[in-house]
Amino acid sequence: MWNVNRQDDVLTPTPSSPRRRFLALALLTPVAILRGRVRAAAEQREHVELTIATDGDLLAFKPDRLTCPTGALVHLTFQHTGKYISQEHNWVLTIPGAAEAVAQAALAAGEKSGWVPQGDRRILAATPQCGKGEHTSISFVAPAPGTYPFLCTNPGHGAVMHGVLVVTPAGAH
Ligand SMILES: [Cu+2]
Repeated sequence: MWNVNRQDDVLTPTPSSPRRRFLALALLTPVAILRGRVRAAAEQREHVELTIATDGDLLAFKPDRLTCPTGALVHLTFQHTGKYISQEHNWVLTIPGAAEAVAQAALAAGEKSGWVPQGDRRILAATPQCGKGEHTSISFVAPAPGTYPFLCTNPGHGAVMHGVLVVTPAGAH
């Protein structure tokens, strides 16, 4: 007889004969190995710290080009280094070719959404709004190798306040 242990979704046999016990081991061992591999992959994920800032009070990112390896867990800190102009900024990463469309969608989403359209699959990561002199941070897993645009989605900013995240292949750095 096989009973399903609902707590961890693992089939557990009712031990009644050595043969059945052997069968159970044979079936369970690959599952255990697979779980070990998944855990190891999560632990071994490379952690990368990225920092980016505004160019003071200007509508620009500094730097406007970031690099990280694919699959890395990226912790990005965004700092608003403005001193004089009280306007908020954010940092929004999009899939290639989508920056302009995301800027339009942000306008439609409005201020109440923090100028970030919720559930938009073209957006890979987005910080909250960041005020003058403040900083904010987010974590995300670096996508497949490629060049990904980022922009500030506050109205009118994205056309000039943008840059690229270059994601390199694993082991290429
Ligand atoms: Cu901005």
